[in-house]
Amino acid sequence: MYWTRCLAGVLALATLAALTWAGDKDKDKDKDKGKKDDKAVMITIEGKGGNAKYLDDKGKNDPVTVTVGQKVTWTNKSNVAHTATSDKENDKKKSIFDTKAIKKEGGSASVTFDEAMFKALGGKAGEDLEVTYYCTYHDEMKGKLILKPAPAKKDK
Ligand SMILES: [Cu+2]
Repeated sequence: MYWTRCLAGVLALATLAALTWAGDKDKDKDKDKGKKDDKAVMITIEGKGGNAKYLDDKGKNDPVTVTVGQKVTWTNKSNVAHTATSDKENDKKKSIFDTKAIKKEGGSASVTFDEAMFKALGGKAGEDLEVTYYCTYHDEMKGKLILKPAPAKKDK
């Protein structure tokens, strides 16, 4: 539990750092890419109230690709609380993942899309899975993830 909180703190700092450096970092992007892929996928919630949107690292409400095993962290920069909750239709009315309220103005929450989660959401071996999610406070807020099965491990 302690290290989870530590990790959340580190991730929050990493987000800040990433945002601060975004302007200068373009040239280093390719170099850092491999490293980042092993870590959390960042999604930012921006906008006022129910008009807030889930934004990727390019500031767009586009599907975000996640490799199974990766963690997704939502950071809420909006002026109200939001959630990231698996779509009711997508997972047959059960909320397979639900961040619950993510605090306004800087709160964050993470979900790890491991193998069990992939299967729970209806994922099939070797196939990409499209996952839609929404905000339980604002039904019109929608986001989409593309879960890609993890590549077969050669080592270990
Ligand atoms: Cu919301």
